[in-house]
Amino acid sequence: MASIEIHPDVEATAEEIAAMEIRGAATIAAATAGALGSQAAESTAETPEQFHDELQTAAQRLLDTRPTAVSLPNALRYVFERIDGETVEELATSTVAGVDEFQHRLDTAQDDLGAIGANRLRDGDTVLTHCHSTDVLACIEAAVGQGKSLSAIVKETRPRNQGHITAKQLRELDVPVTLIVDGAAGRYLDEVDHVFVGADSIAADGSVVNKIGTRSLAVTARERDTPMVVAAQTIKLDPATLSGHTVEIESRSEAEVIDTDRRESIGEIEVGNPAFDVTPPRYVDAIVTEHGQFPPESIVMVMRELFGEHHRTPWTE
Ligand code: RI2
Repeated sequence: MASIEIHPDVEATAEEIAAMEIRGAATIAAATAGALGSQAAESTAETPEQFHDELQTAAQRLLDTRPTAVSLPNALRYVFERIDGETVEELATSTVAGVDEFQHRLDTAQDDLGAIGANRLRDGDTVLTHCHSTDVLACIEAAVGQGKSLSAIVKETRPRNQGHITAKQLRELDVPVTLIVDGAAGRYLDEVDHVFVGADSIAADGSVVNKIGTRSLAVTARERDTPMVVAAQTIKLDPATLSGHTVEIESRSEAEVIDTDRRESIGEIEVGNPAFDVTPPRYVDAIVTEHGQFPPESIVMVMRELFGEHHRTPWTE
C-alpha cells in the first residue's frame, strides 16, 4: 500500500494549534477545516480508498493537537459528512465545497451571535472579560456598532495573558479598557454590569468548559448578582456528552507557569497547568448562540436538534 502523505498545510496547522499560534475555539475550527481542504485539493490519492485514508490520517493529526475545544472535531465532522462522489476528483471537490461552506457558516454564525449578544448590552455598560474570545468580541463590536458606549475590565488571564489580545482589540473598537490581574476580578465585580466569557466546549447538562479561572469568576459573579453570559457558537456544543462522554481538560507545559531558573531557585515543587475548567450551569445566566440565547439547562435541546442523539466520528469510519 502506498504511504499516506500528510499535506504540509495540515502539518503546519497542527503544529500551530499545538503551540497556540492558532488559538481560540472558532479560529481553531476555521484553520482545521482549511487544512483539510488543502489535503483534499492537493490529494495524491489514486483511488477513493486512498483518498479516505489520507483524509482520515490528516484528521487524526489535527485531533492530536489539543483535546478540549470541541470546535475542532465539530469542524471535521461537518466537512466529512459532506464528502461525496465516486472518483478522487469528485471526492476532493465535495470536500473543498464542504470546507468553504463551513467557513462561511462560521462567519455568519459569529455575526448573528454578536447581534444577539449586543441586545444584552445597554449604553453606558461595563463588561468584565476573561481570556480572549472572538465570540465575546463579536457581541461587544455589534453593540458598539449600534452606537452604545461601553467600557471593559479585562482580566490578563494567566499563564498566557490572552487578556492582552482582548485589551488590544477592544481599544481598536475605541472601548476604554482597565487591565487587571486575575485575582482582582472580585474587587471589580460590583462595578460591572455583565461578565462575558467564551467557551471551548459546552456539555449536554449546560456545563461550560472555558479558560482556567472561569469557574471562580462565575461563582463570585453569582455571589454579587452580576450576570454571567457565555458567548458561544453552536460549534462549541459537544455532542459526545449526550452519550455520557466527559470533556477532556488539556494540561499544558509547566514552563508556561514558571521558567526553569525561577523554579530551581524555589526548590523541589510540582507545577500544575490545567488550561480549562468547568463551570456548572447553575452559575451561568445565559448562553448566547447564533440561534438565540438559552438558559444553560436547555442547551441540550439545541444539541439534539443539531447533532441528533448519536454523535458520529466519520474520520474513523
Ligand atoms: P472563541 C480560548 O481558548 C478561550 O478559552 C476562549 O474563551 C475560547 O477559546 C473561545 O474562543 P484558548 O485557545 O472561539 O486560548 O470565542 O486556549 O474565539
